[in-house]
Amino acid sequence: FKRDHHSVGIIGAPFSKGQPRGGVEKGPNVIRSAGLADKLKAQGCSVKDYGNLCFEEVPGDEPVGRVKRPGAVGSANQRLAHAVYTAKTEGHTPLMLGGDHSLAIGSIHGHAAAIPGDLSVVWVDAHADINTPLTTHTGNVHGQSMSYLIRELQSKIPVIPQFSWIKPCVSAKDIVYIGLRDVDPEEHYILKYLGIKVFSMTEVDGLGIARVMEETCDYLFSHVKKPIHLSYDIDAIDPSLTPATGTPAVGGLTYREGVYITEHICQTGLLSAVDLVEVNPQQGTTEAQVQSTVDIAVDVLLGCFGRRRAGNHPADYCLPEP
Ligand code: 5AB
Ligand code: MN
Ligand code: MN
Ligand code: MN
Repeated sequence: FKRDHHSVGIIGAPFSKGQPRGGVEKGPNVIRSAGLADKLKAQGCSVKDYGNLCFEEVPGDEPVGRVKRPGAVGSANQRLAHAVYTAKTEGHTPLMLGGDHSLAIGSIHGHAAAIPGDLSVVWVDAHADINTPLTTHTGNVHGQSMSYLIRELQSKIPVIPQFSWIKPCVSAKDIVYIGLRDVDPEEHYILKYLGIKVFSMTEVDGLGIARVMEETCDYLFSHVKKPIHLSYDIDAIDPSLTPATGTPAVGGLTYREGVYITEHICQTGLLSAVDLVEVNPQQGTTEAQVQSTVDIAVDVLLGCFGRRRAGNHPADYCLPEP
């Protein structure tokens, strides 16, 4: 099997204004505190931690149409895009720790800008996050991120001055969703209208996660093999396991399915950037709930960067001679 040794560039993005709940800005530090960097190093990765980004307060920041906090969301994502671009250009695999899922706008944007051709996106989530500013019921940008990035959807996106720097950089055919189970009717229409590949929880149940991942890769690699951007929302996993998140949805991935996805994507050798978002320690009701959520987030990330449940050993390991 293939195992590539990544140099991981950790970027903390303590941002919560793509949604209304406080606490998700604590995600980067609680995930770091669970020993992420040391565990990555122990499995052979090099790690550069770029620290946490600082985001500016945007006074006023009235909604534009239904879209809430456009100023804060726009400026945070512009900073993040620059940070991801820099990490990628410096030879690292960016690992963005959120924060809420509006951050995928900047992360994917910066990643796309740093590579010569197009990228593909694997979006692991209970939700599709593809509402347009005109279809959103909540106004929360973490439920709209993909709509700003998909080229084929741009004629349906009204002008939002704070988002004018965003250049759509992903083609609908280069996206795969895994884990969906809480999709708004308008989002469901958009997914069909654009012909986007979706493995909802129904397909995970029907095909099993191994077939889902095989078909994901067959689909994405059918033309050219593009670098993969993995955007992993922790609420994809069942809330009995990862309850400390803002918009939990019953009937999610098991621990084993959640980790299998990352093991499989890792062994393609094409993983080029990762987001881990929506861990919110303030949404857990007990310390154990928070710990379980954070520990699973770390295991998901270790799977992205080479951990295999069969075990690992350094490539240059030699048995001691008696
Ligand atoms: B998450 C909802 N579709 O648009 C909306 O957690 C939920 O990043 C979005 O996936 C969930 O607000 C956003 C109702
Ligand atoms: Mn999401
Ligand atoms: Mn490019
Ligand atoms: Mn979600």
